[in-house]
Amino acid sequence: AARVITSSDNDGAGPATAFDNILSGKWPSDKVHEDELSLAFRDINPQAPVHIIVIPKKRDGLTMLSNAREDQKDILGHLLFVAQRVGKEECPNGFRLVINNGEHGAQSVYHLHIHVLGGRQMEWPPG
Ligand code: DGP
Repeated sequence: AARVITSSDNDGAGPATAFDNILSGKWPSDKVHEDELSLAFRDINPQAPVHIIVIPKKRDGLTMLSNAREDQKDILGHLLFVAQRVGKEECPNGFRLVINNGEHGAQSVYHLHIHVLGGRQMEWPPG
């Protein structure tokens, strides 16, 4: 069973984010998947007909992908696995996964997350 994670599970290595409030249930979210380690919910500002965010419940220093530690390979793999499950469920014709990392990556929320985008033809290159 999924346990409720609060902002006290935050690593203290950075300020709380909107995702802490979603994880704690303080803020509502449209959840599409939840398990012990991860949560997936619809983006508040969708960039495609399907736009889902997949996050680890425990940030544990993962403010951004480039902070990943050697011992976090399992959670990284888990998040990618959840993202493809959600992606193929919601976007049978294909989807795109995005991880924005840092300033030039246009990251705005410093709690690692994978964007799952689809429901329309995606284009390349991205902006
Ligand atoms: P990024 O730019 O990669 O850090 O993406 C952060 C995403 O999180 C952005 O697409 C909007 C989404 N987001 C931010 N705050 C909230 C929120 O409170 N609820 C939901 N559902 N999504 C949020």
